[in-house]
Amino acid sequence: MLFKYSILALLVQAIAVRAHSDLGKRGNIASCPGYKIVSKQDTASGFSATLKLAGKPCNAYGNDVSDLKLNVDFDSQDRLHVHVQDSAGKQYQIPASVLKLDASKQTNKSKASLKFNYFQDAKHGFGFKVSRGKDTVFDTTGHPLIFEDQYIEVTSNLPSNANIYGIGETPDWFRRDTANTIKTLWNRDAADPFQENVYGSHSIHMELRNGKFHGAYLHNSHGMDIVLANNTIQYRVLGGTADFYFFNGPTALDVIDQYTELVGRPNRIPYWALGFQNCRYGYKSVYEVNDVIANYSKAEIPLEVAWTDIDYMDRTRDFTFDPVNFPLSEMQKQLKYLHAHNQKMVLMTDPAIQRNSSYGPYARGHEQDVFVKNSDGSVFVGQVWPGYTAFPDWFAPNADKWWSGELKRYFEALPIDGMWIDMNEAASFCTGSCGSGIPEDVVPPLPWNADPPPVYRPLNISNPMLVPPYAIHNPWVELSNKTIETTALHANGVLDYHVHNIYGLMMSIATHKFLTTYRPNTRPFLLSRSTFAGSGALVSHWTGDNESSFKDLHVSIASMLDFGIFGIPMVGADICGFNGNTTEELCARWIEVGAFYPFSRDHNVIGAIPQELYRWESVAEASRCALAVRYALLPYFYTNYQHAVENGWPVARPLVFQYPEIAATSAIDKQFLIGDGLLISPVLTQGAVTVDAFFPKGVWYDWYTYKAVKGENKEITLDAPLEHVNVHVRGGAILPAQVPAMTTTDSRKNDYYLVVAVDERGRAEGKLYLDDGETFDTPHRWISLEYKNGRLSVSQDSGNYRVAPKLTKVVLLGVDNVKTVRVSGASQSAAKILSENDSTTVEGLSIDLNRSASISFK
Ligand SMILES: *[C@@H]1O[C@H](CO)[C@@H](O)[C@H](O)[C@H]1NC(C)=O
Ligand SMILES: *[C@@H]1O[C@H](CO)[C@@H](O)[C@H](O)[C@H]1NC(C)=O
Ligand SMILES: *[C@@H]1O[C@H](CO)[C@@H](O)[C@H](O)[C@H]1NC(C)=O
Ligand SMILES: *[C@@H]1O[C@H](CO)[C@@H](O)[C@H](O)[C@H]1NC(C)=O
Ligand SMILES: *[C@@H]1O[C@H](CO)[C@@H](O)[C@H](O)[C@H]1NC(C)=O
Ligand SMILES: *[C@@H]1O[C@H](CO)[C@@H](O)[C@H](O)[C@H]1NC(C)=O
Ligand SMILES: *[C@@H]1O[C@H](CO)[C@@H](O)[C@H](O)[C@H]1NC(C)=O
Ligand SMILES: *[C@@H]1O[C@H](CO)[C@@H](O)[C@H](O)[C@H]1NC(C)=O
Ligand SMILES: *[C@@H]1O[C@H](CO)[C@@H](O)[C@H](O)[C@H]1NC(C)=O
Ligand SMILES: CC(=O)N[C@H]1CO[C@H](CO)[C@@H](O)[C@@H]1O
Repeated sequence: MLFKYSILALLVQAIAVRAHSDLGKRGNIASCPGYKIVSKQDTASGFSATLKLAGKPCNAYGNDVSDLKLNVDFDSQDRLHVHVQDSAGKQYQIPASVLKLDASKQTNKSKASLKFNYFQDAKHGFGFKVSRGKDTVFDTTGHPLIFEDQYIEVTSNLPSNANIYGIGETPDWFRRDTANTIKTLWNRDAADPFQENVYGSHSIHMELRNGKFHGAYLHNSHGMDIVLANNTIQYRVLGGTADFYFFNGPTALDVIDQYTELVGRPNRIPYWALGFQNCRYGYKSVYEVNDVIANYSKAEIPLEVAWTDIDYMDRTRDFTFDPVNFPLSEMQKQLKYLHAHNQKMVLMTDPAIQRNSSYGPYARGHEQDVFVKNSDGSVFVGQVWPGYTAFPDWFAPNADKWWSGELKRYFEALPIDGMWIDMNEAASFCTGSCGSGIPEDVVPPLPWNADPPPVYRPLNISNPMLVPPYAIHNPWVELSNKTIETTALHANGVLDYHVHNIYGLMMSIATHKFLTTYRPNTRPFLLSRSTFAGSGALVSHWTGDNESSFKDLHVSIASMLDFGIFGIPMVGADICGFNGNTTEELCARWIEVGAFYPFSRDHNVIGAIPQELYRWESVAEASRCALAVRYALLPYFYTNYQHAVENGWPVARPLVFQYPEIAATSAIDKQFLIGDGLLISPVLTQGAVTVDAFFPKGVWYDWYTYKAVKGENKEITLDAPLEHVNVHVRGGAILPAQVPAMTTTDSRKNDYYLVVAVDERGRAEGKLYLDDGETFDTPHRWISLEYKNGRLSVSQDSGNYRVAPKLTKVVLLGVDNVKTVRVSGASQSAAKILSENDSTTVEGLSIDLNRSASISFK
């Protein structure tokens, strides 16, 4: 008996360490017959057709579906929808209750920018092309469509060395390597391993070709590989349908506009979310966090939000407070203190609920039947921080009600300002329902962060819902490794296999729903680790558990830029790095980048040395300098965020988005822009005190000295001492600013000023967006700013938000020799005019921003 058991154990282990390629089978793709069109009908917005398998099934990685339906819809002038689905309608598709896509507007195809052509080829059967003018932007020529129950393959030809951006979530360089890239979409709690799949899934990419961008999105929740190799982009998908949307662009911002119109515009954030935030995992007590808050203040480094990780919980259980180290009464005091100082509190919540019949959230959830189940109907039990845990099934009819109820109790105890939802891939420390068979109230002994027990079930390799025939390149071998098992059941009878990638999105929906119900007219702040297409409408994101290394600092820029494409512009990485010990130099360099992340937060792992920004004098100084730029430019950040809300345009942008005509920008991810007017050129190399920064043609101005730099489409070496980050204003841009204070609330009360950076023709323009920064039904105000012929016009575009602070200062970069200033005709005797470094600063103005104004400089 004993002998037999150990053989079995060895076998199980052997299976567990098999490579992904061994776990699947080798499908005979070459024999796949493709499909033929058997009938076609025009519809109001395009056409529909039926397809039939064109020969003997190849059953490469599943069972070929013989009858398909094709729908081609010209949704709008710039969006084309091509959907191939099974005629029987059995394949799982993302329900509209989870992600409701923008409805087709049914453009007459003669008006559409993208043309659709299908063809029938003798060898590969049905194929199609999407084209724009002379460019064929998607072209399946030479590749059969493979449509099986557990495998869909669609391949499009690419030009050699194509410029591809997007597809993730993955820590990688911004421009994808088209020679040999396999991007796997399978949400995974992994500490940002380079080029592998991590927390979220985004099957959107864009391509730059001949100076124009276009994009494609596959609407499908299944695990997949998107492969860039051999001059093709190939989708290998574990189920669902081939539901593609194509976006015409032609600019990068247009593609993101068209994509976010489809999946949802970025959510409106509270203004305070733009402030600098501090967190760490491993704070020992509420008192220590109190000290952190006080120490930031002493160091005169602005701190907007104090965060606490799971440490505050009673044995890491949701909705509880550690009675000794984080007693509720002390947390309440801390929150009061923060509010009295115009600061905020955000705390973490996980989806995993301790399985313990005396723990209210579990008991009530069990009673209301809200947990994910095993196929035998028992609760699926994984292991997370608090031991054996159940996972909310967001499809369960009572799930929202139960989750809201738990959150309401929690908020009534401690009315925090925002929420942080983590571990929602969903992460588990074991594989399979490892708590099954263990009596209900057995909770593993503390410490909870000890290694989880090596309890896992033998993997049934003949169950294709556990081990699909095609093995996507998930580095953890089996799909169910350390997450809810793919064979676990949701309330609607759907296996987790189909919906794994939308678990985090569904948790975001339920949590966002609570927040907007609990405080109906307050914009919530919600940070989620796991995201999917459409998550941007609900959440902000940080890029996860990266390492304190210069490489990760660099990669963090690319990841931030990726999330701009994904429609989640409120994004940032853990400043100073999460895993491992940071260094003084790295932390200084990181805040110099992080001060410009749209979401700017320092976060650290338990056990690592402290890395709050005040811990080293050089870091404190670098922080004060860089954050002073951010806080001065809060009106500019907020205006850009509003562009995201209205049009999806990312706040942080790569150079290639603004300068697609300059080939050299295609791969730059060491620098980035905020909006289209501010260029950040940080140091990303240990020991460096200069930086080689690319400057597009035109004039640029140093933020600090106002000195002009002539851009010539090449790199220029800039000085970059440790405490200094290079920031340049584009000639041609007007940036709205406010005198910075220690909180965003106080900054908002200060005088406005404008940085007018003129281009070579002596012109500049910009925008300013204003509202109350807090409520949904706030009035707003859009203002246009334009400078030409020595005249600055402030024009009211729309809205009637009443702005109290006055515009008191104008900085003209690249303009000197100003002697007199008139505001709407009236001379300004009180104005002080200062000329220096080819620039002019005019102070002592008092311009009411509720009205249009014209300021002339002579
Ligand atoms: C589409 O536009 C063409 C050309 O303007 C016109 O002939 C055709 O009737 C229109 N079709 C529909 C369905 O509106
Ligand atoms: C590229 O093509 C070669 C030759 O056909 C093939 O062996 C290889 O697997 C392909 N690469 C990928 C990633 O599909
Ligand atoms: C706060 O600053 C004081 C005085 O410098 C120092 O003793 C203490 O360790 C600091 N505490 C934290 C949590 O930063
Ligand atoms: C189960 O929950 C109850 C109520 O919160 C708590 O008193 C008890 O200590 C928990 N059991 C364990 C082992 O954590
Ligand atoms: C393994 O999976 C197959 C297919 O679902 C099933 O028929 C079989 O009973 C399973 N074996 C075990 C031991 O559960
Ligand atoms: C899960 O993945 C880890 C990392 O690759 C591996 O060590 C472990 O054996 C896997 N576990 C199972 C049950 O597959
Ligand atoms: C970080 O530094 C601490 C204190 O010196 C040390 O105990 C710990 O092992 C270090 N961690 C790493 C990952 O090097
Ligand atoms: C002009 O440049 C000098 C030297 O770079 C600098 O010290 C000074 O602060 C600059 N003036 C302004 C107004 O920025
Ligand atoms: C602009 O709004 C502020 C704040 O409500 C107010 O004090 C000021 O009088 C307003 N000016 C105009 C012209 O409406
Ligand atoms: C992008 C990158 O280098 N990520 C690293 C994040 O940290 C983990 C370790 O925690 C590394 O394995 C990754 O390579």
